[in-house]
Amino acid sequence: MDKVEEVKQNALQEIEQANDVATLEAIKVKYFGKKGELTALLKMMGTLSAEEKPKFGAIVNSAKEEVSEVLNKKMDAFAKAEMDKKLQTEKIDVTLPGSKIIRGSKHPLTRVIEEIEDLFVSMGYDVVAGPELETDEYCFERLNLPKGHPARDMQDSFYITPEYLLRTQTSAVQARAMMANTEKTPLRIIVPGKTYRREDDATHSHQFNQVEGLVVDKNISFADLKGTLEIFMKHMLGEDTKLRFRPSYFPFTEPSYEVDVSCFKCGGKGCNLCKHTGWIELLGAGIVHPNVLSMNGYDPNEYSGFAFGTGLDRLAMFKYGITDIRLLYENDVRFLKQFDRKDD
Ligand code: FA5
Repeated sequence: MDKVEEVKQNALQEIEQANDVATLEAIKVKYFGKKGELTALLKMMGTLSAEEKPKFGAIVNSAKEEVSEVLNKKMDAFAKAEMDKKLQTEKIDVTLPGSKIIRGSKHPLTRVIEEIEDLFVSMGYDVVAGPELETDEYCFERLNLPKGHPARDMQDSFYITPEYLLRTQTSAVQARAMMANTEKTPLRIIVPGKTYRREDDATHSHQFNQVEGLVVDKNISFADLKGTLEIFMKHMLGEDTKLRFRPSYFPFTEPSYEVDVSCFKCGGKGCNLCKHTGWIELLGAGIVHPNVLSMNGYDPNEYSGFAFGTGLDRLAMFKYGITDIRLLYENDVRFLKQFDRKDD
C-alpha cells in the first residue's frame, strides 16, 4: 500500500513539474505504459491472497484514476494554450487585397446576344427560351409546315425519333409562346438560342445560334416590322445602316422577306465582304401567316403579327470581322482573347 502511495505521489509531482506536452506524454508511458509503474503494481496482485486482492486492486485503480485525471487536465491546458498562441500569431487580415485572378473574356456570341437582349428589353420585349430537343409539331407543323411539305427540305435536320429533333430554327418557340398566351395579352418576345442543321463549312455550322422576334397584337402591320428591324440593325451595325426588303418565301409568314443591310465595310459601294453588291443578307422576316395564328389559338380576323429571325453567328462574324464560323465553337483562347474588353 505504501508503495502505491509512493508511486502516485511521484507521478503527481512529475506532472506538476512538466512544462510541455512531450514531457507529459513521457510521464504517461512511464506510469501507464505496458511496463509502466502503475501497470506493474496491478501485476503484483498475483502474489497476494484472496482477501488482499480486491482491497489492493481498488487502491491501485483509484491511484490510477487520480493520476490520469490530473495528467489529462494538464494536457488539455497545454493544448488550449497552444491553440491560443496559434490564433494570436496566425491572424488573417481579411482587409488585405486578394491575389489577382486572370480574367477570361466574353465570347463574341455572348456579346451579341446581350446587346440584342438589352435593346429589345428596352422596347418592352420579353426574352423567352424553348427546348433545343423539340417536337416535329412545334418545329414544323404548327408553323404551317405539315409532314411532307416540300419547304421542309430547306432545313436539313437531326431527327432523334420520328417525333423529336434538334430544333432547326428558333421559330419553334413562336408556336409555344402563342399557345401559352391564353389571355391574348400583347405578345412581344425575342428568342435567342441554339439551333441545329446538318451543315458544316466556313459559313455553316451544325450548331449555330439564331434570334427570333415575334409580335402579335391587334393592328400590327408591315410598318411595325420595318421600323423595328431598322432600329435593330442600326443599333447593331451603326446609324448609317440601310435596309432592303426582298420578297421571299417562308411557310409561316405571308408576305415574307429576306432583309439585307447595306455593307458596313464599304458603306454600300461594293467590296469583297459584300461580294461587290453593296448588300449583306442578314434576316428572314414577314407578317405572321393567318394559318399560324389560328393553329396556335388566335383569330386571324382579330389579331395580326410580325416575325423575324436572324443568324447570330453571321451577325457576330460581320460585326467582328471573323472569317470562319468554326472559330466560334473551337474554344481556342487565343481567338477568344482578341475580344477582351476592359469595360465589361
Ligand atoms: C429561318 O430559320 C427562319 N426561321 C427565319 C424566319 C423567322 C423567317 C421568322 C421569317 C420569320 P433561314 O433558314 O434562312 O430562316 O435561317 C436564318 C438564318 O440562320 C440564316 O440567315 C443564317 O444566318 C442562319 N443559319 C442558317 N443555317 C445556318 C448554319 N448551318 N450555320 C450558321 N448559320 C445558319
